[in-house]
Amino acid sequence: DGTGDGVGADSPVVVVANRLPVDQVTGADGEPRWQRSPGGLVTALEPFVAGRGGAWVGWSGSAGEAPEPFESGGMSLIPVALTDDEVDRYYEGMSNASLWPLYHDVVEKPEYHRNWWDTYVQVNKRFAQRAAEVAAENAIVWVHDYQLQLVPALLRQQRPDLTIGFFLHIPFPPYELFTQLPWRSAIVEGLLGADLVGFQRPAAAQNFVQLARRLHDLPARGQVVEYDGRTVAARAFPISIDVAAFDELARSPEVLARAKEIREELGSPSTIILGVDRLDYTKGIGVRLEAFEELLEDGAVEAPDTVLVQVATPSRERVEHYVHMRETIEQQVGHINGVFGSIAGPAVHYFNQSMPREELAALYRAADVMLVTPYRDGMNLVAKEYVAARGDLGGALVLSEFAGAAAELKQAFLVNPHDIAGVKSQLLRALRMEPAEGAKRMRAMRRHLFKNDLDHWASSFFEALRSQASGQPTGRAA
Ligand code: ADQ
Repeated sequence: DGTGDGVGADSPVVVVANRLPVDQVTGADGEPRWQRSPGGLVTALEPFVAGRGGAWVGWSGSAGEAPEPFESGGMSLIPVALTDDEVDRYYEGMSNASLWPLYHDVVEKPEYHRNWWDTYVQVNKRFAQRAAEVAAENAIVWVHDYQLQLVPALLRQQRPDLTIGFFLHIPFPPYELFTQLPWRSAIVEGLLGADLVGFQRPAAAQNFVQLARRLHDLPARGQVVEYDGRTVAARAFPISIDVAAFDELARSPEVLARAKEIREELGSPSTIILGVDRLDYTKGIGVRLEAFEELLEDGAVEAPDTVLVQVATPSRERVEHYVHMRETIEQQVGHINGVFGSIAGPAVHYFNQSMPREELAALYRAADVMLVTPYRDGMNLVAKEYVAARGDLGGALVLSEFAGAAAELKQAFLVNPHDIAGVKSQLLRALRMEPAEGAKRMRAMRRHLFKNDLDHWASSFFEALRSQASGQPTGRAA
């Protein structure tokens, strides 16, 4: 109830996310310690949370007992415990095998299991409880993503004084798909506990308003739903990256030297095509391989004069769809290299590895064409990182229409990843583009990104949340 005297008590700002902003690592002395996660979310939210005595509620990443709350980077970190079973059912099951595929256009078939759902409810209650304990009177609480969609309503039941915001990082499906979910009403009601529900794209916000209207018969005007004597606003806040920081990193002498070295180590090909993704079936990695293979077959490109570098970070390796997808992709790579590789080198350089930011920046800088071809993606930060890295105005971006980023990066070579012929022809256009034309496109995309960076995203969300809360009939202060 916010009156305890422990770490994080009476926090005026509370972030609630599946993961804490730190990872447990083993130090040189063999002792475990906490290290700030590399993710962008931490960078974005830190200024709003740290320095104001803010708290962050989340899971540590390992099952079992949770560590005691502790201070780190000016924030109070409040670990939530998950048992092995809870990780299986709430995280790998309900979140990543039900909601993730459902929200990504059912690219893979979602599985629905009642015991996964029960655990999802139970874990959401635990997160809400922890947030309710540390939030000060009238605090602002910002809840993140599809793992925690019940938290806004659970929190409001306990703490009607709070201002509650929610942001969904992934797409939000239309009525026709969403209503598959056996627990569809509970999810919509969970989200309606917030004052403001943020999405990556306006269409997702519209999908949500339409669900509230059609499923719950709620009155709605534009982007605002009336519910339970309050109003709930649904709006788009396209997420971004720290553009200036990435730009700076990518023009550092070390990164530039490494970019040159990468090209040499690849055997000095005249063209490098690059893909960088979490190894996920939504990312359309197979599409890229297929398009590249056909271009090799057609003789439109030749290996190893042209190579494809695909970096795919291991992800969700205990979820069945992911195991299968990895095998398919590795087979595809093996097949292409078997046919089109030579003693001089392979056609596809595939890495099932995570890489440091510096190495990614060097790869972006070395790549002549960046291929980003998800079937569906909330935003896709890789596309934005590539543009931010190209301060030299070189390179070209091939981008799926179904990534949130396509709404902003309009000068990319946009493709429909379901249309292999279209992907091939756009890839060829990107490969053959005049440098002056490329520079023009890159400059326009960079101009957009510098104006719409991560800080802009976080500040506009907080600003909208405050103004939405101050307009509520209860007159909650914010
Ligand atoms: P993700 O699905 O994880 O995020 P994305 O937005 O592309 O996808 O972010 C991936 C991040 O991981 C990027 O910052 C990238 O640099 C990094 N990364 C990828 N491969 C890597 C590798 N091999 N080594 C090191 N780092 C790697 C979800 C949604 C997205 C949405 C974000 C943010 O699915 O649509 O953009 O959240 O809201």
